[in-house]
Amino acid sequence: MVVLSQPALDHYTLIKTCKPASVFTGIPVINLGDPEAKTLIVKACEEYGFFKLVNHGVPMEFMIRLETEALKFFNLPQSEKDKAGPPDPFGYGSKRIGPNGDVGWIEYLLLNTNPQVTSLKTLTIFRQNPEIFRSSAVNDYILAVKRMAFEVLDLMAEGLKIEPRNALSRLLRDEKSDSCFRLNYYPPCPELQALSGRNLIGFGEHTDPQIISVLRSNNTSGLQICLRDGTWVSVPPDQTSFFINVGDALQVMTNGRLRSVRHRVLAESLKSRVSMIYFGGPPLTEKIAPLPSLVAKGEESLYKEFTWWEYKTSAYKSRLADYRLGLFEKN
Ligand code: GA4
Repeated sequence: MVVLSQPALDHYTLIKTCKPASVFTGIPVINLGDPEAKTLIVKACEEYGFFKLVNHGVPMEFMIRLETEALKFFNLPQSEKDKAGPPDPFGYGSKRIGPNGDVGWIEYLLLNTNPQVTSLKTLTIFRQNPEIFRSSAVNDYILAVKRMAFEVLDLMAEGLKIEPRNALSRLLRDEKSDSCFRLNYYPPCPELQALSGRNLIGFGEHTDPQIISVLRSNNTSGLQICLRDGTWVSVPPDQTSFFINVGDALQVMTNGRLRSVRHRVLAESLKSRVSMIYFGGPPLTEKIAPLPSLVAKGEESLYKEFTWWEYKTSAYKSRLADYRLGLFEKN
């Protein structure tokens, strides 16, 4: 990985670049209607912490409508978009990710999905950008994706033989669930590609802190995941499907049986990438600890006890690429 310094690429400096990785064709594909789905979901999450979901029941129309509205927003003049920022952490952001100096070739809108804790910032964004939010595009999409995420977690619980079946999904169904939603826009970077043959990092490597994340993107590539042996591979885009990531909290709740996936996004040279991600998290006061049925006899929890609030607070003190669970491991 190098940091560019050529004068011709001034507006790219400080944002890291990366050589493209090989395209991975082995991503597990789960059909939500498959009677074997519960077993296959667990297998995929043990091996990759990641899978592609098809036959998911979310209408394509919802995805296209939100993508169109998102593009309308990101194509507004900079001064208009800035009215919805800076992110605190909610709101519009450009290039800066999080509060600790991480940067990427990206613009985004980060929103809270829980009406109970909707921040003043989110309300202001809703008021100032009526087009995208007055339309039901965001709400319809989030509602449908949440429903699907609950079903995925119920199947996962069944596959892991956790009882009751809603032991995982109840945390996201809870009205105090601390979940959020992100619209990402990765502008193209043509000069850079031409000059260096490399791509800019849009969103640097990290794991998601929550339970699960549900991602949908347009047909532009860029997403990469890190396999267990440390190899980075490109995920072929599929605008009709969802990609599900295991988050750190789920890794803890399964005592490390399911692993949160390290991933990153590279900007493309000619096409913009638009992604929409629902991050399903528990209520702030929830204790995050391995579920007793997943700690085998004679085994111990690998993690110290903590609440989601403690984990989140610690995450916001970290840099994007940090191994955040390290502080909570027993040694
Ligand atoms: C990564 C997953 C989600 O996008 C996010 C990110 C959050 C942010 O952009 O505000 C964080 C990042 C994410 C993890 C570490 C901290 C917090 C930026 C950052 C450096 C919204 C989240 O929940 O954690």
